Amino acid sequence: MAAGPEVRAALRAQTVETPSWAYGNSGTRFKVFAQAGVPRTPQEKIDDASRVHAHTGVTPSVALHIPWDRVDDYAALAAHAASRGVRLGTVNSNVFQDDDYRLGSVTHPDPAVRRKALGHLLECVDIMDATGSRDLKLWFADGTNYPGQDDIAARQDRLAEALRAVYARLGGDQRMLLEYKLFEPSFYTTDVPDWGTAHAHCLELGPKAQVVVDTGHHAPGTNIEFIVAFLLRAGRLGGFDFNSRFYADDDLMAGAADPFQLFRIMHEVIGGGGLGEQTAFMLDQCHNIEPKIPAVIRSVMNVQEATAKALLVDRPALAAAQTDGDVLAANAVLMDAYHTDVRPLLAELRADAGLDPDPMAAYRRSGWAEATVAERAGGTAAGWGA
Ligand code: PSV
Ligand code: MN
Ligand code: MN
Repeated sequence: MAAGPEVRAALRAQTVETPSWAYGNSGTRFKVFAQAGVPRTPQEKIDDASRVHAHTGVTPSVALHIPWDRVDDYAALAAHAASRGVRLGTVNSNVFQDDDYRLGSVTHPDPAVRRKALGHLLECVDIMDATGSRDLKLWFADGTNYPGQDDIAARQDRLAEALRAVYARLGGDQRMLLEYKLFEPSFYTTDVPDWGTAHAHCLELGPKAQVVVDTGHHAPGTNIEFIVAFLLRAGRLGGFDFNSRFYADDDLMAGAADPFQLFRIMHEVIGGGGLGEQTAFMLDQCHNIEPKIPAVIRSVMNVQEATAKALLVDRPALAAAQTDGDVLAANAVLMDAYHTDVRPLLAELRADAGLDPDPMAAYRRSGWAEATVAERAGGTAAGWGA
């Protein structure tokens, strides 16, 4: 299946944002496994992100997580990123790692806790002003564990009130991306459990409020590509947190568990005109047992491969088969694209861009892993939960 100039141009233009927390130590509920050479500071996380960009050429921005990446001077952090050939991207808020948030953050029954949580979200917008970031990502751990624990509808009112205040604070070019998650850490009710709830709140707010689809945050069997198609049609797909899951919110490498699902998602993205800048393509992953930078590189390549295959779908043939009601032919068009080996095409595009066609091998040869192990020895890792 030949790739025309439009396919090549789309692949050249595609970017994926990597998360600062993917580079630091992380773990499960049971254990954080320390790795040698992990970053000690936000600056060093950015340095690692810049290595991924150096080898893939498509990851020019790194997402921050506040307060994990708290610094005194965010403009200086942005300058540090620029000096490493990347920029600061989405600011992820954190209103879940404080004792005060035991019963929730913006939906907490106590107005004082709600004020504190809102204060943090507004501070994140201040940080975006300093870093030049476009997007604020909101994920809330809020919910309840027991029937009767709190008033479900009242919590929606409190959530809406906080979201309104954040929305009002956004600058002209800034957006808020509201993330949903089926469950965890709350197990009875979750205040933003699904795309419908997120979408409804975004609709109340206005066009700068968009839904973010974290691929790990659904019930087993959920048709994520349907959600993607629906949100794109509604003009409310703000972006993705890509990762893979086998059971729950596993945060494994994108495209590892179900590359076919990632292809189906990218097919809907392309069909809905969502491959442009208005969709933030991000990874949200933690690498607990595998080396982190190669895992991020692998994930980025998986996203590129899924995108390339989706771009190769013969859309006129697909439309014709659909119009004819030819179910098997329509399905075959999709499967032909999915079964195409796009790795030579992507290798060629990398070579054209002056990159090594094999980013994994280039990273291994670069000596970065050995150098950071030596240089960062003895430091305290800046990691998940830090
Ligand atoms: C928790 O589920 C979570 O994985 C969400 O997906 C957020 O995006 C991420 O943490 C970072 O806060
Ligand atoms: Mn996420
Ligand atoms: Mn998650």
